Amino acid sequence: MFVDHIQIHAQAGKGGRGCVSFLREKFIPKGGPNGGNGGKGASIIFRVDPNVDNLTDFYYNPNLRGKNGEHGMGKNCYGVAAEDAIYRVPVGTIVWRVPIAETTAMGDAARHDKGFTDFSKLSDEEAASFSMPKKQRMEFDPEVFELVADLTEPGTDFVLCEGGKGGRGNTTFKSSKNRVPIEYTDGDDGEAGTFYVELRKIADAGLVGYPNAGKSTLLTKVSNAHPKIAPYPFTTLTPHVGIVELPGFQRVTVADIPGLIEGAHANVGLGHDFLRHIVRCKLLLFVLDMAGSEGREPIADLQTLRKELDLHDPTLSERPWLIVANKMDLEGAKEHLKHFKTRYRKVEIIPISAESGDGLETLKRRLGEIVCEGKFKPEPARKKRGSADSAE
Ligand SMILES: Nc1nc2c(ncn2[C@@H]2O[C@H](COP(=O)(O)OP(=O)(O)OP(=O)(O)O)[C@@H](O)[C@H]2O)c(=O)[nH]1
Ligand SMILES: [Mg+2]
Repeated sequence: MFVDHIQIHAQAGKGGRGCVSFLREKFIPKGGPNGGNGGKGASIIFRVDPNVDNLTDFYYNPNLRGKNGEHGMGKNCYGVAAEDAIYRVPVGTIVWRVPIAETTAMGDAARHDKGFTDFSKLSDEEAASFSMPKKQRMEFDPEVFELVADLTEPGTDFVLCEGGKGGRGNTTFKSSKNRVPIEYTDGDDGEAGTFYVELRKIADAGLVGYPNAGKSTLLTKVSNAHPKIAPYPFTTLTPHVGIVELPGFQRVTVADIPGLIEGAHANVGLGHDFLRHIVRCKLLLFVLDMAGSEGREPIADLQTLRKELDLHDPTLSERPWLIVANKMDLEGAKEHLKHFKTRYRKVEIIPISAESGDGLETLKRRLGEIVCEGKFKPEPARKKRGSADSAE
């Protein structure tokens, strides 16, 4: 299972209560106050771990809870602080806070779902026609949700909800005026909230193409990744990131995402969901079936792909991009490429055959030059007159 976005609820632990206690010992009839403070509640912490690939753990456990701190005790013993609850998240995790009003609606719906409807108050007819209301989940909206963290550095800890402070024991209330304090304070509540957690994989370059264009074959040949390859569309169902090793100890990460088709932005095919993973790529590689097998038309394919990207996120059409003309070993590819070049004169085109390996060294060299050395020519295409495709 691959989960790359999920709504969760987090509740940090409550601080322990302060203690009211007095020293009682033989021959010390009026020993002073000795109530200790409560311990701190557990915080909910996200630890960025490069060994974690996705957010599946939260799918099985969307309610994160921190333990409460222990109460203070006599003899000035402090309550033990609860151990922080640490959840490992992948590099590239983004955390959004879901607005409060939404949280309440979700809570009500959730209670309803768990069977809190009082059936004894319903008539037989009503009970028979009763259907559980759907959980009211607000669609993700970056205008409404508040961005709280973008976790891109492996090893960093992010405190999602801080545990509550422990309460004060009566010792802390002792003063010259009040020698026998019976005051104490309760521990603070831990922070809580509903969050939308999203994974946007981080890669230097992203492979974008129609199903069967050969993206996974290409990634397998140039990197350490092994996505499934098969001659049917939508073989790849989850994103994969591979590391391409280059001379001089340089490395470029490349993301393979599931194939896109026309209407992907409106959820046709596998939808636009996976486009979230190329939003962070500095360079976009459009992988085209230059042989036009299975009735594909490379020029139309590129136009559709660029349009879908633009509809998903208009900033994507301003990214540096180039064409990887694949399947050059097949018949008709050379003629298609000739025609393609006359149409896209300003765009860099790298002809390859992912199957036979031709052109892969050139592609790797260019990846190194562009990503590691910043050598990119021509300039990235800029959007003109509302078109996603201005580099023709
Ligand atoms: N002849 C030839 N076939 C290729 C080449 N590259 C890929 N193929 C074949 O094309 C088919 C699809 O390849 P994949 O790598 O799975 O394509 P994909 O773009 O990852 O497809 P999806 O995961 O469905 O989006 C496989 O049968 C590959 O063997 C190539 O350069 N030449
Ligand atoms: Mg694939």
